[in-house]
Amino acid sequence: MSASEGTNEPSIRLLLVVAVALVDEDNRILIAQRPEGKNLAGLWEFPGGKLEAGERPEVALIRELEEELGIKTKEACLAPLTFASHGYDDFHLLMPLYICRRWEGVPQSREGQALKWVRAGALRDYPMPPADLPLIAPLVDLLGA
Ligand code: 9L3
Ligand code: MG
Repeated sequence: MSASEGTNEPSIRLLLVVAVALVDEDNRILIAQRPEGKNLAGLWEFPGGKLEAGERPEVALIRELEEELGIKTKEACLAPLTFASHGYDDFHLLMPLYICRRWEGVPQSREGQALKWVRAGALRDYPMPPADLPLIAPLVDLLGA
């Protein structure tokens, strides 16, 4: 019997993260470059972040968009598109991706991250965390290259 059997100890840590493709009128998507000092610094990602304890993904995303980009949106403006799942050595990341086309304000860099609007077909030109890469194909399917 292993030490964790019969307890609620997970055998691997699950990290729940939520991400969004903000899509503008020209069907371009906003990506953000993770700043120095964060893990995966320099890589481009779909904005988002970790769920707090007990937080629903939509609520977490609305909070993250305000914290990181200074924009406001509503649950009715968030449509789930797909789900990323990636195993690292010490944790497993689960990350739903939402599409959002309506928000208030202009996205601004609130945490020192560079921001870029790119067509779905150009996303491959930007180095991304491994969890984000499988999200590109569904975005190309939805929005065109
Ligand atoms: N992560 C990967 N791709 C993304 C996002 C938003 C996050 N599109 C990874 C990077 C970190 C973890 O999830 O390992 C938590 O993200 P954050 O809270 O540091 O933004
Ligand atoms: Mg984040």
